[in-house]
Amino acid sequence: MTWRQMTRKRPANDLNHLTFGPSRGTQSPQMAPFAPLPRSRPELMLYSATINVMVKAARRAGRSLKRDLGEIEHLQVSLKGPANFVSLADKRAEEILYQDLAKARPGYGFIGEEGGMREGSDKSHTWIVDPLDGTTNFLHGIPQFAISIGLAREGTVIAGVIYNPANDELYIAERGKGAFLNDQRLRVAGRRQLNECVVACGLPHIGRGDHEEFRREMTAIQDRVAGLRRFGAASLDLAFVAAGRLDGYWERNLQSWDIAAGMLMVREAGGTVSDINTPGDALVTGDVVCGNEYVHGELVRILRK
Ligand code: 2AM
Ligand code: CA
Repeated sequence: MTWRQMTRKRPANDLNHLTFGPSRGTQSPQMAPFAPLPRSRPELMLYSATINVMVKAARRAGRSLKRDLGEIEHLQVSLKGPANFVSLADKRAEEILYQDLAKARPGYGFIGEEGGMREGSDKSHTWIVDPLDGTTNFLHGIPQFAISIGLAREGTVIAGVIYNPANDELYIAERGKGAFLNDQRLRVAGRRQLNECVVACGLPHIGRGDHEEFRREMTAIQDRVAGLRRFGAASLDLAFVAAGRLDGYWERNLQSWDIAAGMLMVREAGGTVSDINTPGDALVTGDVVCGNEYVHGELVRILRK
């Protein structure tokens, strides 16, 4: 699969073009009186112009999703296939994302869950967008869903934003610059005993994937970990691993828009991500496993048996 600005020169210390933190009401960390100044302030990140574009788009689409969530009973829902609900909410959110991203970066390609591929004149940049990850949760009023936006350059994901409008959690990652949740730098959990780990998985959907294989894998992992979870939104599962809430996660048969931003999030938080069967790229195969280096290795060892 191929994935296919000019800024005015500013003096080095002119930071007006950068935003400290993505959200409204960014707070500075509360310091105890007379506490020594920290040597570094890792929670403070200079977000690039591209991240700001992505965050703005995600927040605007998020407001649309939140409005639709409030009216979920009245929402017209069409059933496209087993376990594959397509709602007006997805489509509205994707259109907002497309409009905002295309306006800010004309020419970039756009792959969206709803509209498929929209080619652009710039063949090296592609947005990879899920306007509503966790559709089933959304339709049931379960507040575990997100907008996921990845940006690939020459086939490598270089920026990712995952936003859950239900609880206003905003995850941001930029290649080489780290991962953040509402301005706090993220780090994967450090546990090295599998029997202390909480691991999430994704169940294959009706008519999709190998249900027997999943049950075998689930049993094998269930026997080794402190807890298994199934939340139903792949982008947030990856974000939770990045945030150290989950120690690991695996799921098969995902699409690039489910995982593009989240895979970068985990890597930028110091974690390891790969395909389940090979050390290859899960963005291409859709079979993803991740955790800290140790947990990832253990999960891979169990899943590849
Ligand atoms: P979605 O809500 O955007 O479709 C949960 O296991 C993950 O699987 C979610 O990220 C979900 O994304 C995705 N998913 C849901 N239904 C699916 C289907 N029928 N086929 C493949 N993936 C699906
Ligand atoms: Ca999805």
